[in-house]
Amino acid sequence: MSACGGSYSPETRRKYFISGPQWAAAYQGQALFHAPTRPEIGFDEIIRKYGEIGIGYWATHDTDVIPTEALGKDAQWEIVARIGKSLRDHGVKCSMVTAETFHHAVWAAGPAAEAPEVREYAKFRVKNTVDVGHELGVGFAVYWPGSLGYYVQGAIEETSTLRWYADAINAACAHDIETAQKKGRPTLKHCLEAKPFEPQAEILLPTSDSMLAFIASGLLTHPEMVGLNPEYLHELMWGAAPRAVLARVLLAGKLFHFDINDGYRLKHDVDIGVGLVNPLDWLNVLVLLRSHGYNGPFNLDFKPPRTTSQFGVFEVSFPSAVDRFITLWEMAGEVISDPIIKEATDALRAGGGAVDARDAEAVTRANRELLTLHELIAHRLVQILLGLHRGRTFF
Ligand code: 3MF
Ligand code: MG
Ligand code: MG
Repeated sequence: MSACGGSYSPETRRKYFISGPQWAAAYQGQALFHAPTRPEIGFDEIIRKYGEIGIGYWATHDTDVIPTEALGKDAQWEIVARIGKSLRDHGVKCSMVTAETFHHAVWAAGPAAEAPEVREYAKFRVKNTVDVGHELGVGFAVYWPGSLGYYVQGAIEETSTLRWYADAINAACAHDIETAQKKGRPTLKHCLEAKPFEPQAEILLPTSDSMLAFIASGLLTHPEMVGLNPEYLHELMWGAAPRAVLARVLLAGKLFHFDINDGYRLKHDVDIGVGLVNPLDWLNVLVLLRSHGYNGPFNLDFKPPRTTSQFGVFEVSFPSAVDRFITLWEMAGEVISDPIIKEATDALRAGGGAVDARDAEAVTRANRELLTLHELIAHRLVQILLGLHRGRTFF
């Protein structure tokens, strides 16, 4: 890593609103058909390592750190107090908490199952997560419904399931309002996260767009408190253009939180480190976000590969992911102020001159030469990405 160069200092890294999830560092490399390749590791070590690297924020699922049977009990608050101490000791803040509503057998039919007792339990889990979040000083709660889906057709009634799912989000928001008032804290930003497939066969809210429609459906009692946590790869998985998805979320005023990673279209959720597969697309994504004033949180929801050792997780995986992100973010700033891109964009927006607006041929002629600038801009973006705009050439 030191031979590679191009690293930022922990102080510089801390200036960005980048969070490291508990689950990403704790991931042992297991998968369907694949055994773990790394040992178990707890929150104290992860928070300490994040502090050393300069990852300023930590995020967690409730059950990443609290055993299911301890949730809501005294044992939970003892663990939360120990987490608070770790965070203080290592100079890291907790930015986000999320309720795990997918792993345990209780979620076999999802958090919005037909059985009322499952739905009551789901409400308990999201409300308890709000409590844990306020205790740890977070600003965000995320909900990836995981199994909000089904394997066979016709057995569940989709509209009822969606209503029941809204009931859980409503319970979280109502509880948040009450708790925030008691604690004299602002309410949390509640963020929905979509994923198109995996693990279920069909998913009720498979994309960020479907979640925007859900927020606007009238089912939520506090739609203003609810926004999105899009994940870059989750949108690529269904074949979308992540930047176009983010544009739609921005227009709706719902970009609250963003899971950053990389991977491939129409494949599984491989959660590769940001920028390792699609660096040009990532540059373009960050140009959009920077130019619309979105400054984070950027949540490193990736999985260090199974081939990376435990040592490598903290020496290579996390620092290199953070540094690629920072480089791409700074490059995005360069794109925004690049005089050539600006001149080309201004020319495109100015159009080809006043012609008769009813004359298709005249309008086409006025724009024909201008439209070459699209390709020129794309060339310039690649130049910036590869450093060619600074005079770098290959022979
Ligand atoms: C699954 C995910 C989840 C969510 C997490 C946050 C394990 O593909 O992306 O990470 O991000 O549950 O709510
Ligand atoms: Mg995610
Ligand atoms: Mg993912």
